[in-house]
Amino acid sequence: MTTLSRLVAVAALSLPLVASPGTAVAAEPAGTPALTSVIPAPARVTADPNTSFRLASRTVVRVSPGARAVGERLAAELRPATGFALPVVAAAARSAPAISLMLDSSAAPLGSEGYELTSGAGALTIKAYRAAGLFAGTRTLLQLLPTEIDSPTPVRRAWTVAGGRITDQPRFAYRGAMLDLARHFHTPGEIKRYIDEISRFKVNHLHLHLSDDQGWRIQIDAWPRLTTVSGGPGTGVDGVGPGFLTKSQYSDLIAYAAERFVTIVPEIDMPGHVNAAQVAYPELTCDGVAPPPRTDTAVGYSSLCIGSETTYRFVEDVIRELAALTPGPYLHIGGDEAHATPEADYVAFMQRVLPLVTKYGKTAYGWNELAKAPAASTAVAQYWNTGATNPTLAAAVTRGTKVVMSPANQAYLDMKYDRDTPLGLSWAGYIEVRTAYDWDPATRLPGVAEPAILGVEAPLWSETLRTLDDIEFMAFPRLPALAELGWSPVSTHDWTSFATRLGTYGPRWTLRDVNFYPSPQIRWS
Ligand code: TNX
Repeated sequence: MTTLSRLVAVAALSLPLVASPGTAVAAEPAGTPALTSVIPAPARVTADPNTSFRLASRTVVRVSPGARAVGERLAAELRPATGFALPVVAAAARSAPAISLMLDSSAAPLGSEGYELTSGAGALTIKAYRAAGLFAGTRTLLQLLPTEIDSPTPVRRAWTVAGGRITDQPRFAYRGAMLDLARHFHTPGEIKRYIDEISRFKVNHLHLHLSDDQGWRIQIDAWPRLTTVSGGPGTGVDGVGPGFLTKSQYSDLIAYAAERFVTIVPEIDMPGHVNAAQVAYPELTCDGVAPPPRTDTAVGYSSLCIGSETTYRFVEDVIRELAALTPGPYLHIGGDEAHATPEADYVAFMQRVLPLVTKYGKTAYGWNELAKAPAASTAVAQYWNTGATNPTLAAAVTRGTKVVMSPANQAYLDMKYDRDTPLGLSWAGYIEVRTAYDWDPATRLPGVAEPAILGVEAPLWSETLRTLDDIEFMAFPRLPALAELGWSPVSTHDWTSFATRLGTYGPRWTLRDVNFYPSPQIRWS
């Protein structure tokens, strides 16, 4: 957005502070969001129309021990638009209005990500059992402040938060998004920007698809040609989009994500989707001949050589190095579309590789085909198919497999919104905002009910996507729909309410210069 159009957008949003003559006097200035306006919808909201909190130039951010980092981040986010100093202090003079962030064991029943936000005269308090809950509470607070809080430059207006209480906690532990770095590489800067935006909706996992037929995007010391060759020039769809993450860039991303309570989930896809690895190391094929590099978007043609010990030396090196770099619990080993691997070989491969993930201290995670292997009983399976039933997955669930729901016809952010969407694919259908929102992860598949479901994830494959603008256009506004399915109780599920809340959210993206698809299903304000 140009500076001029940004200024115009800010001016248009600056609502009058005083009601015009003849209108009823509201308890709060115009443009004060209701406590019920938040995405994802909070579990419990009790509005108190008789009070409100006013963020003012004297306001301090008060933090209990352990809450300082979250407090500093919040203050840094509130300073540009307010122009206030907002010092972060351990204890405040009684008279100063304060936003208090309190770690408190009385909030233990809300779990590690739950929080209670209370807004009233002179005090806005967020209490949580863990820092992750405080952070979630601050994401809510950002949406309770007027839209102009997202302005990059100071705006003169009253910063009022409606009075009352929100008590909130997630329905599912895992709320994820996925970026595909293999088809087109996305830079660390782009990934960080995406983390900023998804974490606003309390998404707490970012899955990185780091290898595929077209490219290999993570440094592995034992097999250096993976990145020097298959992360190099000419790799990526149409030969555009080379690049890879060094180990230090990957670790820096993990730290950046962790500061926003997002866990990175790395994926190395196997035994299919391995052409780039085989271009770099022909010994990973059965005939020892390097295949040609591929820059097209076909799938299902490559396979590791299942009977070869070199394969397992390679796989174990990759898993060991990736596990050592990754503090999070999950290591995703792909397993999708292995059409060039006979079924018995596929199962034999997974029976050998799944225990390797455990050997290096991680929980194995893979696409739903993984459920064919008995060893998947301790793994997480990501449902990506479109069918209304999946007996293989349902059977695995009876043996203990946990499930992340990403049905391609509802959760895939790379599907076009409609016929006219300039980006994306359509093999799983068109996905307008309502299609992304109107389903329930716990009733989507028979035999895969709530107790088996770890959560939901919105994958974004990048065959057609190159820039951050492209990513944002496909992710927003559908990502918030998936985030709400993952966080909010079923009792809050309501399309009309969601559409209204989304409509008022749009100007926040505009102010932050985040691209989004202005869906005709939404009345954008
Ligand atoms: C299927 S979904 C794939 C990917 C493609 C995607 C495009 C899945 C597990 N595999 O290889 O990128 O479709 O939508």
